[in-house]
Amino acid sequence: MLYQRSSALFDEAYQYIPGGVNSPVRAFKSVGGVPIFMKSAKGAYMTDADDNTYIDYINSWGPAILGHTHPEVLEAIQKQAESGFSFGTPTELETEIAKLIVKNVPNIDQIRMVSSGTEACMSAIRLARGFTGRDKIIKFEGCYHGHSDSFLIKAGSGAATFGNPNSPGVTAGTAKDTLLARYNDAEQVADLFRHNPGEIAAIIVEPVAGNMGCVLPENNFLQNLRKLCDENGALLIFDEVMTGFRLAFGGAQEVFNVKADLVTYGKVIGGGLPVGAFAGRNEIMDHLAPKGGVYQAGTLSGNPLAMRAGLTTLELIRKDENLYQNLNKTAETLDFEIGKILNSKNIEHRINRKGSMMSIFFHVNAVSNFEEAANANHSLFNNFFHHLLANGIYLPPSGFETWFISAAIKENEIDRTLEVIRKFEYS
Ligand code: KE4
Repeated sequence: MLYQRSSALFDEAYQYIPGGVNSPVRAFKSVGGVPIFMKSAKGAYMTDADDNTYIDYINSWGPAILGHTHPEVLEAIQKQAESGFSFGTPTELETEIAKLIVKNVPNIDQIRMVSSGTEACMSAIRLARGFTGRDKIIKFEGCYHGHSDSFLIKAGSGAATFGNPNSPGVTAGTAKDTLLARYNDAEQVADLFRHNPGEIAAIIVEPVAGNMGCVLPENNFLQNLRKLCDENGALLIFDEVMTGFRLAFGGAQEVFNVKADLVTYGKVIGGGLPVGAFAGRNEIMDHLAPKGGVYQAGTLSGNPLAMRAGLTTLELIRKDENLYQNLNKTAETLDFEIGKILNSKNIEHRINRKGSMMSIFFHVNAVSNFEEAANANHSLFNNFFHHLLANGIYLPPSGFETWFISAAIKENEIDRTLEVIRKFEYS
């Protein structure tokens, strides 16, 4: 593969955009090399500025679940655009998508649209604090809920259990209200509740983690969090920005049969345009302005183009009764076949997979939390990443990210991917 154009474009971007990118993970810092500048995408493929094509396993970090530029979504956006781009007023379209979601996702009566997953998670935390009158939240190491200050926190030292900022610009005052626990460690969460009686507003969790690589809940982890929240008067927030409408239409609540008090969304709900959302039962959502006192707002919240893209995507998902089964089958095939190839090469690895989310850890042990994910062989991952990239297979550029399978990935794409992995050599 030649990357001259991407390389030149990156040099120029670097002069005008911090780090040359509008979101850090795109800069290839973790895997090294020049970030690839894409210019178009269709179905299972993306084409870069040098006219190289790639089978895409990121799909814009989740949104392109139907494959890129689905013809019916494209037509719907084009038609919607003729009626105007943004009104800053209520529109019927917002009620349409809200009704579709509320009627088909468990345990939610109302939903508020925003423009990103960060906004959804930030707002959900504020609502939980406003509803409970409590300040503290619990999050898990390795889980990412966007870049709001309350989430950019790393574990405090020892029993302190208080968080510390993990980004300049986050204040100690903010950090003290975020408590950290290990993913899959409900006992540690129980301990946090014991050390902070009556002070914890909510637990926020990725029901299937996708930001430390794909890590699954184990040993009734989610059920135990539900029980701890009930026992301590805290809210359970499922951050379904990744899992929402991907694991099932009802998301992780449906798949794991665990009720969340608030659910956040992003990615698939916008079909590739900027949409996030948060949802819950009336008792909680009625606290939101203008009905209640918890303030939250957004100029482009419910934007008609984004709503049309999201609604059309969700309607296409609803219409295809085999979609989830096919997505999951594709992921299962990749899991098993890649596993066979890596075993034949005596390359130690673990593949974690749930639904159409998966990731490969080059690690001899199982990976069930961030520490274990960090102990995987990331330099081996980086070699694997670049071998695939050079052969037209585009993986997430970090061993701490998740593959997102799209419905456009079929037998040809699977066969090509496996053919490339068979050629992978690592000494
Ligand atoms: P956004 O603000 O990026 O739309 O969503 C934040 C967010 C919240 N919750 C979960 C579970 C998420 O995965 C995300 C965003 N995911 C990353 C991928 N690791 C987005 C990619 C990026 O940061 O560019």
